[in-house]
Amino acid sequence: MKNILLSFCFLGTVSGLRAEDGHQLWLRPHAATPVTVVAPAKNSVLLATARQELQQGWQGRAGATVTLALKKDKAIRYDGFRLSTQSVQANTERGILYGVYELLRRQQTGQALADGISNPSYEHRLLNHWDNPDGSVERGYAGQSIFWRKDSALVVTKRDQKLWQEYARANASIGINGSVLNNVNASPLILSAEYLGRVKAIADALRPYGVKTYLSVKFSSPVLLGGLKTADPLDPAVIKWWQSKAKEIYQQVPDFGGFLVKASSEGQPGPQDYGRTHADGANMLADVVRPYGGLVMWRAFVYSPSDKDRAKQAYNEFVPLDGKFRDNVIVQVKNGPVDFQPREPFSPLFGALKKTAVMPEFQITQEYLGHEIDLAYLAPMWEECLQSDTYQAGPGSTVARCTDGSVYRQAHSAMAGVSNVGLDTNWTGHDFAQANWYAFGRLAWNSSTKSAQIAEEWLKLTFQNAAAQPAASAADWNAKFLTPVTQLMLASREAIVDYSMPMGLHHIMSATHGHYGPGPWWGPPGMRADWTPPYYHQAAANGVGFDRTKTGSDAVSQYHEPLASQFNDPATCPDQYLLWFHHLPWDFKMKSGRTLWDELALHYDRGVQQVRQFQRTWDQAQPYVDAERFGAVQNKLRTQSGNAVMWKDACLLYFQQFSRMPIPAAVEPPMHTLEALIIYDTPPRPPRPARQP
Ligand code: BDP
Repeated sequence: MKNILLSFCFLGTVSGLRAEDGHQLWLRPHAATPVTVVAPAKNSVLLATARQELQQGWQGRAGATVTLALKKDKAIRYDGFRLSTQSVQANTERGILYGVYELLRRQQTGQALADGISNPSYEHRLLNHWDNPDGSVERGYAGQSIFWRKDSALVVTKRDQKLWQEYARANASIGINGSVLNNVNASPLILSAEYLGRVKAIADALRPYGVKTYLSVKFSSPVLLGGLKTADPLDPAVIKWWQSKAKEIYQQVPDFGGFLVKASSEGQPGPQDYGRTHADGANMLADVVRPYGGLVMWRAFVYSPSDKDRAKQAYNEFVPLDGKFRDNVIVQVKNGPVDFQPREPFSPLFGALKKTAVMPEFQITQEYLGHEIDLAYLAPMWEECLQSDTYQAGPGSTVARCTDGSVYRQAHSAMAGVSNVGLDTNWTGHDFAQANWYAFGRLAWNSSTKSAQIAEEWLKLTFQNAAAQPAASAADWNAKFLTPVTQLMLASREAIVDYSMPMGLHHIMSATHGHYGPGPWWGPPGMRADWTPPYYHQAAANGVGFDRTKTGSDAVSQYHEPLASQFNDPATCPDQYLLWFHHLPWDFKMKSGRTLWDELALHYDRGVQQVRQFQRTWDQAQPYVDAERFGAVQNKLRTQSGNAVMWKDACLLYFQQFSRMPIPAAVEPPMHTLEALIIYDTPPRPPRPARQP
């Protein structure tokens, strides 16, 4: 096997000379050296894209020849590829394109290029956009939707097309091969003939980059749009309505990927409204799209106010249905059993559904991790979930292996990420939030990639040669920028956990400002309990935490042994999940020897100190970053730092009312009062940047 280390090219790029507004993402242009591309004589858009990318991005030997070969090879799976310095071979045209991006990435990041095969872990790697037809984005922090807008909604402009093309290219470069264009809280409008016209235009822009188009659908569309009396999935008229709607869609978008459905969840209509099961609903739609090769992604995010422990409900609802779904249905499961919190144990549905295809859903947009304000690199959180051992088919049955077809033989495999993209010039609001889009794609391609590797790769692609004064040498740049900023990224999610919801605390944010700041007290009169923090933290004079042990809600029993016993016993339960599974006295003795109260306070303080350290690290990185992005990130870190103090003060002062214990001397004393924080209720956020012109 031939290993060629491509030189880490510092000089001679054009990127240092242009303004860096972040719009180019990890695909900043570089002066290319000439290359000859030999490709199959086929009139193919994907191959034309691959050739163009090579010609405009080649950093290898000038005058080299690269061969693109479409050749069946059993060792290559899905859209995988075989790579060498001079050739890309794949079973599919998409595979060729992905191989080309990998080749260019390795050239740009100076990674060793070993001949070999790269296969995707998952067949379908999808972004879910929570975009509404009026242009707003649910839980979006980067401006309005790139797909929809309120005014002249359906007119497709040249600017729309350019943006969709740029978006598709970014996705293709990291192996994302599908996009769900609209919110899971779906408007029936999306299926109207008018909107389907725009869906077609979007699909046409995404196709040259191998990105398939999917839609979220509202289960009651036959009633709301079709004027039928019912949306009962077993009713022949309903089935007929969906069949003719599918026909209409596939006429416009022949390679349409399928439907994503949030049903019988958070007030959304669903099969249960008609006494039917999730399987009845999903199967009806699956049969409708089957003739076209379509898929149905059916979400397992279900809970109702009636049950005692929200964390148990999805499992209780879906496990009895295992084996009842069609093979073109994939059940989409959030990483944790509650809801995208800064830290949750993995959802017990992973591995427990053995005869059903299950796909992990991660949230790229930072609903609970600081919106567009906080710097949170999320790959470590996803890695933590993917590498968790479920034990469902013996040791080593990780979440990744239970969902990618290695443990169970599902017909399809997939991973979804809720997108953080909007109309902001830099796409994601925070410059570092681009790393999460990038990391999602890289992990969906290879679920065992290490977060650190992804961070380094992204930093090189995004910031190398960005400063007005280039670094003295690669070694200088590595030591002064790459290493410290990689460390910052790797520590960033844990810092947020520490200053907001450490030790298994969850869902204690205020909802007044869309889940950004602290709100352990939060709960307007009449609000259902499971939407308020006191339900989750259960703080009282006798202790804190949600009792999910065998004598509590018994959520622990949804985990396979040895986890059930391990989680059930506070002596063996990992500290990071302690208050998720246990209600413990404030003076409970921790493994560290400290009381629970002291330990909690130290976590909150550590989080605050960490963000201050991030500020210092970033300030020192100034010479290596262009002024625009340096200033933007510096400002956000400043705001984050103040807000972290608010989190710490709010939670410690609030919990202290119950613990009646002093804040340990090692902890920075509060600078706010609890009363002021409760009245204030809205931590500051910097003004929104100007919209893309
Ligand atoms: C919650 C969000 C809500 C989503 C819901 C979902 O707060 O906006 O609609 O998840 O995933 O986290 O359906």
